[in-house]
Amino acid sequence: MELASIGGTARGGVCRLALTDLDRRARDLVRCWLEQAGCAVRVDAIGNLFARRVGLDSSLPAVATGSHIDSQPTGGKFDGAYGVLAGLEVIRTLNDYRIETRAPVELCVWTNEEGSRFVPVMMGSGVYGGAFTLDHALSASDHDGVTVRQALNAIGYAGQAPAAVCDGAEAFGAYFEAHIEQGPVLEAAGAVIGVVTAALGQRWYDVTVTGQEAHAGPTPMELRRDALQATLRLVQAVDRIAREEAPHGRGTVGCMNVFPNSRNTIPGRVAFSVDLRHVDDAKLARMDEALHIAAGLLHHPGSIEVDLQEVVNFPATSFDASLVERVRRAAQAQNLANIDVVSGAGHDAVYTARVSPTAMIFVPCKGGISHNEIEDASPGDLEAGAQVLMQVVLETAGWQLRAR
Ligand code: HGY
Ligand code: MN
Ligand code: MN
Repeated sequence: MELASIGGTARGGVCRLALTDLDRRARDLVRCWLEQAGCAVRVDAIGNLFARRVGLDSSLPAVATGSHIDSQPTGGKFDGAYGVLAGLEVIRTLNDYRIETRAPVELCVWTNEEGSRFVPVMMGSGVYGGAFTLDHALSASDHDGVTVRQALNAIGYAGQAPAAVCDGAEAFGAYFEAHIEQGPVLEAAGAVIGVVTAALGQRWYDVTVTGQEAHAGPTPMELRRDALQATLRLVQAVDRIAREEAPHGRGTVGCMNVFPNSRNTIPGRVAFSVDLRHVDDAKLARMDEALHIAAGLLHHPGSIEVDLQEVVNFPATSFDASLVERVRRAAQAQNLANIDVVSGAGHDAVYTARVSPTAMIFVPCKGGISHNEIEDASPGDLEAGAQVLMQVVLETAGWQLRAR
């Protein structure tokens, strides 16, 4: 709740966009809590924050957990923040019970998971897992032309540690991420724990449709090169393409800028986003092809021109079967109703899974609503998720009580 007050909105949500001064304040607060818990904190070259709790055997790779604290513009208190604070609670509890783990335990706060202000999405974990280069990420810019490099420096989180495992960052022995489900499946099933077996693959695009500005009065309908009318056909194609690949197909147009956005000028240019997802890579490829066909049908050089640029592309992820089973057994051992689920949302765990054995723990959120200021979750469910996280961290890291 204290973290949620940084960027808190009147409707009880959070607006804390990546690498803003609000993100800096949130990072500083979490870093302070982690240092108070005795962790050594380091920051890497893309601003990822790692807090290490030493283990008995420092030669062992860390057992890691974490998530993100950047939010959507109309985000909620729990998306990302829950996973970071559940990890902090695990570390505090280890301290309270004088537990020494064999392997080090590490908490991760990943930079720009949301991909709202800067694309690509899951940026810090993407660099860590080698999905794209550090320079590609640092060069990304927001609508005002501010680059990630500039924003990181402005908030004082341009670290020195290598950011990619392939550049020397340490791969974890295991990574567990606790997160709200952000969908309706757990609540509908009456389950408290989601054993996350996989996550949808995603492809994001920037689309620009170009026609010609002209006067809304004197220009006859048949002579118009109306970029917005053409855009609307492509927007409807996105929805059709996703529904044709049900039940796991997803298609969303979330951003749109109409130029010049004047009520009595025919739009000459429209820039908008497309987000396609599927759990089956072959079907996602089919959706990509259908989108290109729909764009091609609208493209008539000299009249309406359509430019389609892919800006994010990652396949469906299957999480580590043995760690997934460990999550399932921990939920069963704690008599927590649990079901297997596929994550419709992308998470930093998708990219850590490229370089370290990875699994996720879901808890329900009210009405399955997220990326919305009304996002909510019950303390009981949040605690249950943290208890499962504690158990899988202990089992994976190994532990003993510190001698008095
Ligand atoms: O888009 C996603 O799935 C995540 O919320 N960044
Ligand atoms: Mn999230
Ligand atoms: Mn999110």
